[in-house]
Amino acid sequence: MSTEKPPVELVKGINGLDKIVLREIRGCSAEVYLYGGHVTSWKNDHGEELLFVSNKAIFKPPKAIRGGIPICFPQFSNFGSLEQHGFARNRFWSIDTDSPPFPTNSTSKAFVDLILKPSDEDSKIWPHSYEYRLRVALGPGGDLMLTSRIRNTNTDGKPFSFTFAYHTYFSVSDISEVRVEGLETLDYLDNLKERERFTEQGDAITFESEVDKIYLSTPTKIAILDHEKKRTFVLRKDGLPDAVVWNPWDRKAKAMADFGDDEYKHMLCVEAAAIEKSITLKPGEEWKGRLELSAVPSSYCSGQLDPAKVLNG
Ligand code: TA6
Repeated sequence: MSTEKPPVELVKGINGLDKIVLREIRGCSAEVYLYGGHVTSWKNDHGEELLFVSNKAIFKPPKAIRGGIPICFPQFSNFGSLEQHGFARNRFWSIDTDSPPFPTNSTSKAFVDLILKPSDEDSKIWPHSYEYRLRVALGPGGDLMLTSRIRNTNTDGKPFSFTFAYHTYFSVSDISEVRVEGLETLDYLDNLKERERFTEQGDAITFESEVDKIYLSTPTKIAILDHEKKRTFVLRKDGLPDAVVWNPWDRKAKAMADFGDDEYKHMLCVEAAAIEKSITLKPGEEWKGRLELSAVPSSYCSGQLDPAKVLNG
């Protein structure tokens, strides 16, 4: 009897919440909870966890899971009248069995299609009809790919607008030894200074204190270098012009009940987003936003990996 685990498996996760486990042939894996459509794990072929989830994450509705990749829709942060980061991360999604298969160029079977539609309650707070399809997939090399397709299904002829982010929490060995490449010289809104607009300095971003910046009109690729682990995360995005960089540091960490006081040292959020210009869809129109994450060895200190090459390669 084969002990081979299937590429896609529905199991019970923490607190009995349903989750999908994706497994790729070489041993890479990912997990996504139906609660929130929330990716909570992405492991490489050595079984190393690449995403950060707080040890104090609550895994109990209505609180969003602290860590992994929360979906911020139909609103990022408080850029609108809804609750912080919208409500998609606080809802139960379904497995989408009837939508046409996504065009997929990979032979990998390690993917799942989820769908979220508004409840009557949701329509009271956000009076629009939509279908939000989310594909979570593991690529043959262990890359993690999230594709969101959001369609306006209003029958009243009304368009709607939204802001969006894949609020990704990366696991890092030591935040003081992390650099972010690809956002140099860009304009950003500083969330710690009433969202005043500034221009980033000319070299890699490093971290010595709380950071909460919304970078505008950012490149397709952003690199996050973990010096100690000799690992570079490469974030590729499409349909998502902005990028948020967030570390709460010590004071904010202590203020979050579902976050360990010292956990800020081992995480960094770099979030592919559409914030400055909201996305507007007419009835029948569909928006697509893609995020692709890979983790590559980077013996950067020996100069073998030039982040510029990674970004421009
Ligand atoms: O993406 C950065 C941010 O907007 C921060 O301002 C902070 O609020 C973070 O998101 C976490 O938000 P949450 O609602 O998940 O606690």
